[in-house]
Amino acid sequence: MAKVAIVIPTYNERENTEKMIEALAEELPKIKNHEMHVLYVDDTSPDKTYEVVREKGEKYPWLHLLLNAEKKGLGVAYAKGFRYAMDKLGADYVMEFDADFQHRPDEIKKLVAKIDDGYEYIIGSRYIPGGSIPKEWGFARKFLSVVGNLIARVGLLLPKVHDLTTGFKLTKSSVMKKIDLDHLYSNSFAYKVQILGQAIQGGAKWVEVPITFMARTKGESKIIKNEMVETLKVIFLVQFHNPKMRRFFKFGTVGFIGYLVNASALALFTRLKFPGPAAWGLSTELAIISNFILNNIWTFKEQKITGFRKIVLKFLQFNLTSAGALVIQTVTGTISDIVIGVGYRQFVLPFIVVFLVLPYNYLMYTLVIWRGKKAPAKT
Ligand SMILES: Nc1nc2c(ncn2[C@@H]2O[C@H](COP(=O)(O)OP(=O)(O)O)[C@@H](O)[C@H]2O)c(=O)[nH]1
Ligand SMILES: [Mg+2]
Repeated sequence: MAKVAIVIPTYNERENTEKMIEALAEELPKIKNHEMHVLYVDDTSPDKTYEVVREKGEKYPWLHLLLNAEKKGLGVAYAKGFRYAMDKLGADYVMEFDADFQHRPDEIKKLVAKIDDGYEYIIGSRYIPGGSIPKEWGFARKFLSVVGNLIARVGLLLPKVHDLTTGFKLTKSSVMKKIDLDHLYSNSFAYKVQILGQAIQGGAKWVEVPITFMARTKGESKIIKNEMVETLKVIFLVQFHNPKMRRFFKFGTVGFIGYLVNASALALFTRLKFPGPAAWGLSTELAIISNFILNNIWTFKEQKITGFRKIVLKFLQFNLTSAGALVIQTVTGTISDIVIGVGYRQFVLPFIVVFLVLPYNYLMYTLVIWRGKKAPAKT
């Protein structure tokens, strides 16, 4: 039996709130195997939505109110609500849910049921079979939602998730606690993309459940400005702080420095009138040395190779894998010469580097050279 807190942020939702609390009073008792609570987070709405919650709270012991003095945006309201639900109410799971009946109270139980299957991040999805967006939505509204979703899906490298901007979700508290709620990248709607990205990157067991997203009938939408730019900023920041992306970025930077070392050494040896093979061979080896050192102390510093013997051995291995890249480039380059012609060499080279040499090197570095500590052998 888990304690689930449904967190509902409100700003001027008086009419909806009166109806919603009664609808929840109907729905929640149908969920028998979990303890359900509802937390309204109101930013002192001018229409006094909080008064409705306070009054009905006397009748319903599962109903709670968190009243903020100031309106600081949806992300801030949710962050405060999650914190309160987890710390003060002792919730094991927190749900994101809108006050305006766009999320259906009778679909709450569908998400809650997934707790029993061990899921930690349960996404109410409009874009999987069985899910839907309002028929009333015009082309522009649909287009914005679909494109926004697509951008988030590509930017966060999460092709398997279909709805990344939905506002109907259920999250295990242990997953939510790993996210820095006090410093969300966005104070407004785009916070959703951050929580989704970081929950899944953090390894939460997730699932999508189809939901019917309704049209708003009462009150007004609070989306004021274009959230697209804000969402792009959040996607960038999530990936900027993503350990895997950071490592790949460092790997790329080291590779570029290696290229600069190679090019400048080649220029120097040319001026010094070194014989051809010596100039090429030495400058390439200097780039390999630079790559090895910088990757060891920076890109893969968590797996840093230390000790003279180990360094020598790994460095020899590194030279071997670098030779592998040479073979790949020579073979595919020659094939391309034959198939599409020598005239296209400058056009083909970037493709070989990006699609073959870089992935090959990255794989060799992570799987062979800087392979993480081995898991203890199973007995
Ligand atoms: N506390 C609080 N609630 C907000 C704020 N902005 C939006 N909401 C609530 O968040 C939910 C979703 O907002 P809504 O305007 O319906 O967004 P839309 O469905 O995308 O148009 C509603 O319950 C709003 O009342 C805010 O700044 N503070
Ligand atoms: Mg709404």
